[in-house]
This record gives sequence, structure tokens and C-alpha cells, in this order.
Amino acid sequence: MVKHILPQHGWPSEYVQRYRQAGYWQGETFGAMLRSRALQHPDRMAVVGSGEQFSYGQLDQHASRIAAGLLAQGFKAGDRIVVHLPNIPEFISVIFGMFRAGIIPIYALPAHRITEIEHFATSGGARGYLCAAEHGGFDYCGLADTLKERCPDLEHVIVIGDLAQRHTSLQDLMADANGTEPPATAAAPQDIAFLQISGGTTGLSKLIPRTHDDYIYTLRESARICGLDGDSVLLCALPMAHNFPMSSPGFLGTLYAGGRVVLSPSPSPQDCFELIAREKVTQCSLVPPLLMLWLDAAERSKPDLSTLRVIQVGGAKLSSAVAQRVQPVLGVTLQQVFGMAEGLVNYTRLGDDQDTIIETQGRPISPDDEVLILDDAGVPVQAGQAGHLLTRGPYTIRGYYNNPSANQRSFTDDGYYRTGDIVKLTPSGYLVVQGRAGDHINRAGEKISAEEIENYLLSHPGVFDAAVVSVPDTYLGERSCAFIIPKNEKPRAVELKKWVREQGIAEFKVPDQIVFVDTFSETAVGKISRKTLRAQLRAQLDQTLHNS
Ligand code: OOB
Repeated sequence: MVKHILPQHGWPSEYVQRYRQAGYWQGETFGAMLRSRALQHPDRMAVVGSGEQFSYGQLDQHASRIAAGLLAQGFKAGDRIVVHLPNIPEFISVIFGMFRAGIIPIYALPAHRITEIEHFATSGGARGYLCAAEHGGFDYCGLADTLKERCPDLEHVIVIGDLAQRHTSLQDLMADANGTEPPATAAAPQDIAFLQISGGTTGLSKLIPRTHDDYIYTLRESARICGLDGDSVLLCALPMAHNFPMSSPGFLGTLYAGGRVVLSPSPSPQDCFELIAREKVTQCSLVPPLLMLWLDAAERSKPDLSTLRVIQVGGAKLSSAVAQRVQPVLGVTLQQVFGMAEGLVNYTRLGDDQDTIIETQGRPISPDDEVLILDDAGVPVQAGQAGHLLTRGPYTIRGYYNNPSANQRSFTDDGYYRTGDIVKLTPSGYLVVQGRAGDHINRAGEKISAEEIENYLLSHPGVFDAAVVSVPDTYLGERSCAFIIPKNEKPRAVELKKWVREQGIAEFKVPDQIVFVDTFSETAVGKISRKTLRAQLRAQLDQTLHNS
């Protein structure tokens, strides 16, 4: 069994002191945050979704019962549970219940399947798995059965929904609570509150430890920068487990500000426009491809979006042509967000001039976000030139969870995180994202590791070699293309896609396009790195697209 080290946080003590003195870390925990909001305005609506609504007081009570129920099941502070839920109100009560008991959620996306979940459970040393019985036609209970077979250390499965008979239901768990409150000291502000999932540049995702104090700092500042207050109504259209709709400013930022969160089962314009009109939504976050869908749909159907004030767009690069349409078509202020689950988040500010809002990806949240832009040799670039973005600060992690080899690659000795992004800094201190140095595909905001998909392809008996690269796509931003050198008989493209899908992974990772080649290049095999090979293939593709 993997030994699990639970560092309270990775910041050296002088930084801890500095961030506390500056007032960024205020010694708060999520459990206490919800309690204080519930005491301030118990009857105010906190969450609306799946035909239900919960006030702050009810949410707080549910969280306490879930916390007590989990402890009654035998979980204890510091344990990890993989949380695999769609956009339903229970997502919020469950995570706050866990925060209150000091139990650490590992956030999985609804699109994740057994291979990813098993990886999260093993690499996070999870004792539990919590899912919705069914969602979008997929049987998560079935996944739970396989998971239990494969992970002997996983003791408990908790299921929300009607098909929960085989496992503990959330109702049973809450009934077990017996009115006992976990001690207020179950979680300390500097403890890990949850584990996020990294975009995964190399192989499967890494786990990102975020503390109560550091994350609550981003909520407080994001709520302020995005103009949230007690009257704000935020529509959560993207999957809530993503860092972006969670905290930039997200549903957690909205709860921090005492506003109301409206959960949409899907990000489609049809579902969302109806919810915006009905619930008088004021804010929403989208990835660029969805924004494009919304813009087209709004031009056609002229929906009532009169209450909507701001749309945050991030997760992938937004083109200025699309950015320009936001205000005229939707009648709202665009706010660009360039962030990462590892920490650093940049926003354009609501009062910025149009040029800054359209052409840049914003500036950091904190005056103590340190940003370096370096050339390939690690030397700072000339002002205004593009280079590799490195960062450290009061809410950027100093290391992944239990992963020394990844930490060696991704962090400098003095604690900077190598983001893998290529950026430029404007004279006014705003960042403009130019691209990625790393080999992942940013498909509509979902990050796909080329290496992970190559490994699945290489395990197919008909594949001699495989290289996965990104291709520009008008709708998705980027799509994935797998170059395959067949062994003998060429397998069919559909068969290879089916093979990848059958590895039990999220559908968005299945290659969009497969191209068979005889060889990668004269010099390629065994002589150049996979990274260079991918760059060559990408250049070759760009050339073909350019010529066609
Ligand atoms: C967000 O978080 P992750 O962890 O899924 O992905 C981070 C990566 C960044 O390193 C960058 O490559 C890309 O996503 N990215 C953008 C971008 N926002 C994120 N690339 C270009 N323009 C943007 N505006 O995606 C995330 C986390 C918090 C807030 C917003 C996004």
C-alpha cells in the first residue's frame, strides 16, 4: 500500500507568516464559513437544482448530518473519499459535510470512468467512493462494484439516488447521524480541504492539495473581483467539480458572498436560458466553445437575459473575434479568466477598458502572486516577449499530493510552479496566453494528456507506434489527432477509437481523428524525444491545413 503523507501545507514557514500577516490567510475553514453564513441568514436560498432548493440553514444542517453520518460509518478526519457527482445540490451538502468532519474529497468529473476513478482512489489512498446512482444514462453503481473489486483498501461506497440498494445510501448515512456534531476542530485552516485533479500533461492526472485557508482566500478575492454579493445569483453550467465553476468565482465564491447558486444539469443554451430567465441569474462561467454556442443561440432566439450582468470565460483561449460579440449579443460584461487548479487565477477586471477585456486573459488575483516569464534556457525574457510562465504565491501549491517525481519536474527548487503555458506580459501587467509548451490537448477546456492516450493506443496489438497531438478546431479550440504506425495489418480507425474507449476512460479523451502513417520521419524513431516528434507532427499538420 502507498504510504500517504499528509503535509499540512507545502509553504515554507516564512511564506506562511507573510501570507498570514498580509491578511490573505485568515484562519478560516469551510465548515465554519458555512456555519457563519447560516447564522447570518438562515432562510436565504443558497442552492437551487434538480427541482429542489435549500436555504443556508438547511444546507448547514445537511452538512452537519452528513459529517456525523460519515464519522458514524467509521471515517475519520484526514481520510479521503472520491466524490463523483453531477450538478446536483447534494454535491454541495456532501463536500461541506466532509469539510466539517475534516474528511478530504477527491473531485472526479462525471465524465470520468473506471480507469480514472481507480487511479484517483489508489493515488489518493481513498477509503470511500461517493457517487450518484445514475446520470446521463451511465450506471455509476456498476462502476462502484468494479472499483470495490479492484481497490481492496476502499471500504465504503455511498450512493445518492434510487438505485442505491447495493450500497449505503446518503439517506441512510444521514439517518445514522444521531444528531452528533463533529468537533469544530476536526479541520484546521492550514489542513488540506480537498484534492483537485490536474490537467495531466504526463500520463494520468495528479492530485492537487488545496488548504482551507488558501482556497478561501481565492473565494474572498474572486467574489470581490467578480462583483458578487448577497443579491448575486450564479448559474453553474459547467461540471461543478472543475476548479473554474467551483471557485472562479464559482459556486463556492457565491456561497462565500451569501448569494444563490443555481445548478444546471447541462450547459446547453436551451436549459441555461430558461434557468437564467426563471431564476433571475446575474453571473455565469463558460468555456469558449460553449460561449460560441450561447452567442449563436441568443442571436437566433432572443432569450430574456435581462438579469445577467457578467459572464466569465476561461479554461481555454478565447479568440478576440468571439470576445467582441459578448457585449452586443448578450448585453453582459465579459470577464476573461485564465486559471489553473494548481493555483494562480487571473481575471480581467469589470471596469477594464474594452481592449484589455477582449485582448488579454487578465491579471493575477493577489499582489503576492509572483509571475516569472522565462525563455527556454530559464532566463527572464525581455519585457513584452513570450516565454514560459512560472508562478508562486499565497494560493499556488508547492507540490502535488504524494508525487515526488512529478514535483521534481513541475516545481523549481525555490517553489515556483511550472505552468506549461507560454504567455506575454503587457505593460500594464496583464497576461496574454500564447499557447502551451507541454503536450496536452485543451479540448473545449478539458485537458487531455497526449502520453496517456498514446499508452492506450500502444497497447493495441495492431499498433507499432503512436503519437497524439492537438489540431486547431474552430468549435472545440483544439481536437486530438492520433498518428499511428500500424504493425502489420492496418487496424480500422473505428476499432482503435473503440479500443481507447474500452480502456474505461472519459469519452472526451477518445481521439477525434486518426491518421495512419508508414513512419514518423527518417530521424524520428528512437532518435528524437516524443516531445519533438509531437511538435514535428503538429507542424506537418499545420502545413497541410494551411495548404488545403
Ligand atoms: C482551468 O484549470 P485547469 O487546471 O483545468 O487547466 C489549466 C490550464 C492552464 O494552464 C492553461 O493551459 C489553460 O488551462 N487555460 C487557459 C485559460 N484558462 C485556462 N488557456 C488560455 N486562456 C485561458 N483563459 O482551466 C481553470 C481554473 C480556474 C479558472 C479558470 C480556468
